[in-house]
Amino acid sequence: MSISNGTIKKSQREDRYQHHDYYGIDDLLSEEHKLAREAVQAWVKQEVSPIIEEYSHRAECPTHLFKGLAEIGAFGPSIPTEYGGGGMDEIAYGIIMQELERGDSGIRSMASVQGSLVMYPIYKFGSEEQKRYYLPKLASGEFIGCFGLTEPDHGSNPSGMITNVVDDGDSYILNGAKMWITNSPVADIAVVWARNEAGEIIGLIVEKGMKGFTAPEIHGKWSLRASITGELVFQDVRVPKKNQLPNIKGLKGPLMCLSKARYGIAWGAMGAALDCYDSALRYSKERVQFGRPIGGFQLTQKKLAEMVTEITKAQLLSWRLGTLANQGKATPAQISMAKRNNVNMALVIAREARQIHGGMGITNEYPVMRHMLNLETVLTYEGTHDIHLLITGMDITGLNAFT
Ligand code: TGC
Ligand code: FAD
Repeated sequence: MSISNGTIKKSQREDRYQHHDYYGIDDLLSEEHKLAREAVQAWVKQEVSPIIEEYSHRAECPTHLFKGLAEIGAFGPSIPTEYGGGGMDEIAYGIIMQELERGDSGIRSMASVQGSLVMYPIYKFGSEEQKRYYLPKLASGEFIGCFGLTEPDHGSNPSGMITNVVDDGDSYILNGAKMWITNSPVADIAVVWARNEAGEIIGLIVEKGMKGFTAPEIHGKWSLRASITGELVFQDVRVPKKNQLPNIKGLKGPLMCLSKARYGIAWGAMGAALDCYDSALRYSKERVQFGRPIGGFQLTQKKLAEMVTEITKAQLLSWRLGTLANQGKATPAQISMAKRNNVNMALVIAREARQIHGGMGITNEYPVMRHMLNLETVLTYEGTHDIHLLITGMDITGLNAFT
């Protein structure tokens, strides 16, 4: 992959997407929610849809979109405005993620990581000085951030991490490596989780340019191709102690960030599903075989009817989760259920939509194959499909299947 300066020619193909709301869920939303949806949808139609197939095809990251994402308020929508965030509620945050992922999962990733995995831990666990310095810069896109939890040998089980710090007066000496880190090659700062000499997990803000810190890109992805992914490698990196997030110790810190991001993904995946359904529905009315539109065949209708049913169920699940989150009552296990259900639902719909498009479905004339490939990553990151099942299992039985 290479990073682009936005010189890719815009496609002339029109994005004809229309929102689908079979159960009138809009009646449950506020004017602010609907305005946020319209604004982000318009931005995606103008800035993302015309270029995304080409960027994805070339495996290039449209880094020029970081600024636009900041301008539409996609970075930290629910962080208070005094720190540069949007000051909106959790449903607005979810809707923004949905509309971004309707464009592309990788574009939603750019926003999820910046807002939920970088701004959120600094807001929640940082000192007032850290908040005042970093958050406005992250909200405006002046700084790009990334989040380093996963290691080459510790993915689903981050509690085994070996990245570590040794105390050295005013600094820590950081050693180790993180793997599969969204945005790391282009990031100005990394929120990194490491173990101290007492064995506790702490959070550090590591800055680009610190001696011994590199962020090589990972190549060869068939999924999330418009998103840039890399490693974080630390070789005796001296990190000032003032860069430690002072108000957190333990795995709970990164897991709280994951809850925030997983919530956004539960909404985001619906965007990908809606786009696949929208494209398949339109195609089924326009494509004629055996003398009539393929949408007139019972087998096509079965696929479409099941898609809209699953989307509607996911919309209701997400809306309820959003109301619980607004009251501060959404549990991590409830968030896991929604992430797992909605991402899997979107992947199944993408595969069915691909079938409805026939041979055209494998081309970049339609968005479905790109969504389908992206969703394979979304099913795995932020906790795999099976890990979330085990979280639900543990919650309902009280028995831990991990240990
Ligand atoms: P466990 O003992 O269960 O928990 C340790 C402490 O954390 C609390 N906790 C949570 N808090 C908030 N949110 C959650 N989701 C939480 N899960 C657990 C827990 O109550 C406990 O608190 P306390 O007070 O008792 O200390 O920890 P464990 O080691 O047994 O872990 C369990 C497990 C497997 C569920 C966890 O490790 C896990 O979720 N693994 C999956 C790893 C994962 O999701 N990695 C994601 C990496 S980041 C990423 O993928 C970004 S993609 C970005 C993009 O491009 O969009
Ligand atoms: P593993 O943990 O090795 O899992 C392999 C398989 O084993 C899975 O099917 C899993 O479900 C299964 N498995 C594991 N344990 C169990 C168990 N106890 N019971 C049953 N089955 C089990 N991480 C970050 O920290 N920051 C990022 O920004 C980030 N971005 C990412 C971007 C991309 C494109 C990708 C692909 C990943 C990203 N990740 C990131 C990492 C991601 O969170 C991990 O890939 C994920 O948590 C799974 O870890 P793993 O790949 O090591 O798989």
